[in-house]
Amino acid sequence: MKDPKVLTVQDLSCYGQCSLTVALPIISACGIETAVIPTAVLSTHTAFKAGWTFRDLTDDIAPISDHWLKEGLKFDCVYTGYLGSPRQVDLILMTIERHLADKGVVVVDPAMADGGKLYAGFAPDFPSHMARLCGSADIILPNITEACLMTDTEYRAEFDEAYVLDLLRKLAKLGCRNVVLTGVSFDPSKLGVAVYDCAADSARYYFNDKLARMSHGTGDVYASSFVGALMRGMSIYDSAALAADYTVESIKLTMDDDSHWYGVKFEKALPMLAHRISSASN
Ligand code: PXL
Repeated sequence: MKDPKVLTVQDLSCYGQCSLTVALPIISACGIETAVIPTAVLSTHTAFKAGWTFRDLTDDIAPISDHWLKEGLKFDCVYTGYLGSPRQVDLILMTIERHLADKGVVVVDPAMADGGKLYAGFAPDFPSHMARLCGSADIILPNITEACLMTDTEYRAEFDEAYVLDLLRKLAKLGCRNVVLTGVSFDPSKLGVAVYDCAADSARYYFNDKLARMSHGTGDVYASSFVGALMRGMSIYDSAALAADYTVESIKLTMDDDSHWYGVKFEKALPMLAHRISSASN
């Protein structure tokens, strides 16, 4: 594929290193042109103390797409993240129908929950809407909490391989083709991902040493670098592994700064990402 183009659909949190402020620089650093449809504008992400602003942009999606339809715009990948409302699911499905190129790839990061809990602002039925969007995806990138919420599975902080395989099989029933499940750990010293091909019912794992610090925004760093690597022609497994290494590097580069609780310093690790991508795609 020559010079693929990505459309990413997620919120613009003006401060806080997540969503679009992470996706655009990371996918650009991978050498890939990226267009956006913002789902909402917030003053900060929702892990900040109460007081953040939230402008829902649901009603802007159809007019943007109507204009693009006249321009004949098509994308090789539609990558969705945090949504502003349940109604956006149908609007995104329409956008995919209209603007995904032949052989294009749909990547859905169901960014809505972590640590066993939905993010502030989402109603309890939101996971069922997100599950419908996941059903239309080629690749979904949930964490364990999101996977549990979309499959009515009890959330566990500690688990074994049987629990993960059960989750992966339930996620496959949503209709997606591949799952990259993040936050997988079978050994207290390791943390990684499960890469699952739904049709083949086959799971492969990739682990890094577990770091002492958990950080906000790492799901977006992970998904964005995954998309960048995939669009540069790397396999799903290799993209999942590189995204894990890049996310770990970003966390390491943040660990000496306790005041930086709201995100990770992913910018400092961009040279490593660009280097690894160009060596892999040569
Ligand atoms: O990083 C995920 C994310 C994205 N967008 C908004 C969020 C969060 C996580 O809290 O609040 C607005």
